[in-house]
Amino acid sequence: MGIGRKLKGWMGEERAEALRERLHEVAEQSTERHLRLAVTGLSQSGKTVFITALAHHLLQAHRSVSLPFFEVAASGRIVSTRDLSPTAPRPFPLQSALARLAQEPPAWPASTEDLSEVRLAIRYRRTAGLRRLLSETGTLYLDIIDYPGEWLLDLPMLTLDYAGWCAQQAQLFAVEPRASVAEQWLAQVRAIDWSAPADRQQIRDLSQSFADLLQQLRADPHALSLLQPGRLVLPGALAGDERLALFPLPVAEWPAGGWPPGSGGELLSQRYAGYRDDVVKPFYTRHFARFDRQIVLVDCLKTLNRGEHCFDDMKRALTSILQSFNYGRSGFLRRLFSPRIDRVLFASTKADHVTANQHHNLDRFLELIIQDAQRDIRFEGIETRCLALSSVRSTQAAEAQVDGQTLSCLRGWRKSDGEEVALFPGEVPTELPRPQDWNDERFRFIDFAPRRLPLNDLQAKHHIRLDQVLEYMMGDLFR
Ligand SMILES: Nc1nc2c(ncn2[C@@H]2O[C@H](COP(=O)(O)OP(=O)(O)OP(=O)(O)O)[C@@H](O)[C@H]2O)c(=O)[nH]1
Ligand SMILES: [Mg+2]
Repeated sequence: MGIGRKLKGWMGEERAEALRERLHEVAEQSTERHLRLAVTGLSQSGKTVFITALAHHLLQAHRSVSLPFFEVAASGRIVSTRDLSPTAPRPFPLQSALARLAQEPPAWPASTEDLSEVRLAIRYRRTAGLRRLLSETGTLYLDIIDYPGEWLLDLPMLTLDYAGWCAQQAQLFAVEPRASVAEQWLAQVRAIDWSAPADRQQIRDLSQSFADLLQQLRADPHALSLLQPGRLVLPGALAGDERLALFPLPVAEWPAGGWPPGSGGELLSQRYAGYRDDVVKPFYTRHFARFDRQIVLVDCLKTLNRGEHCFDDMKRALTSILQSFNYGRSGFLRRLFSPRIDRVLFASTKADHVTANQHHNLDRFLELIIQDAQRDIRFEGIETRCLALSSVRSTQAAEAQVDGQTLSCLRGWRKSDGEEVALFPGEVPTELPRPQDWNDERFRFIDFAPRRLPLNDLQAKHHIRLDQVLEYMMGDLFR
């Protein structure tokens, strides 16, 4: 009996087909490899800037000296990198992002409003030992998607029904700062009989005021992260869609037998199920279910500026989002049927907002934010690491003399007004600040405008540790 028939007998047609396909892929891997890298991060955490810088440095890696700790590049083994993004259905706007960073004065890319993809093919020379066994060169295909951070917040909704989601939201809205900001809206919702026939206009209006509330909680001074539904904050192509007329019902008594047919409660339950199944689920299955490795970008300095609520909320948001991914050792057989993330890097972005002697502290502070998520992931036997990075380094180190002492300072252009400043940005704590420390305006890390990123002639000074990130995420694949 042929091997194909045998396989079918053992495992059924569908699995045998999957196995055959995978064996074919594995055979091809002697010359080609594929890496799907998940860049995960809340809104404004630095995803787009990171993806832009990473693609830019990789596309120049064969002729620049910008990545000294990325072995395959530093040893001159990268032959060439091609940008295959234009072949993707929705290409990542790399050229326009680079043009903004290279213009005078340079500007950060705009906040992302839709999904897009980067595809790179990296041709490299094999290490000496493998050259004798395999071909002289190999190719690594790298896929990354970019998306608005707000949408990521919907992933945890996949495992909840409407009642479960409402209970969770009721808990969140019972404490500050949500409780005060939403006080009026909550009173309005609670005064309505949700068993009565649905009033569609009323639901539309309440949904609009809920969306306004979410915007308020997202902005300063609160800067909260765990804001759902994400499309209410950033609708993208769904702007004005009736399916988004949706909000939680934080009501005390939930009818035992469910909401009566035709009631407002029933309509909202249906809208929630529709949103979860038609909007969130396809986004997840198409783009988040199959990744090999993950980098989680976190803006730690923002939480230090904004205080304890912001810290707690970001921690909760990241922990629940990361529960949506598949982690596990990707042994050969396991990978045949369900690819899993086998390596995770947590990165504290915008490390150029602090002096170099604070980078270690930034690594440690990041550990505090992601400790719960990291514990869950490590439990699955997955390797993780924390690292502070800057994708586009925008400050320069400087020194100042104060009372006869030399202080490390930063020099750069302030993001808010473009003014050139030299300042001592302060220290990053390595332990959770005490309540009084959060409150006394101890932390005031400022945002910087970008320093011009050249289109050619990239150097190591244009980033902080981007090369270490690349080495950790994919160095082992260039053998
Ligand atoms: N100084 C400095 N600032 C950075 C760096 N990366 C990001 N930023 C700042 O962070 C802001 C947000 O970065 P983005 O890359 O657009 O963030 P995002 O995660 O894509 O945000 P959304 O698209 O809104 O989800 C930028 O406008 C910069 O102000 C960096 O390497 N250095
Ligand atoms: Mg973005």
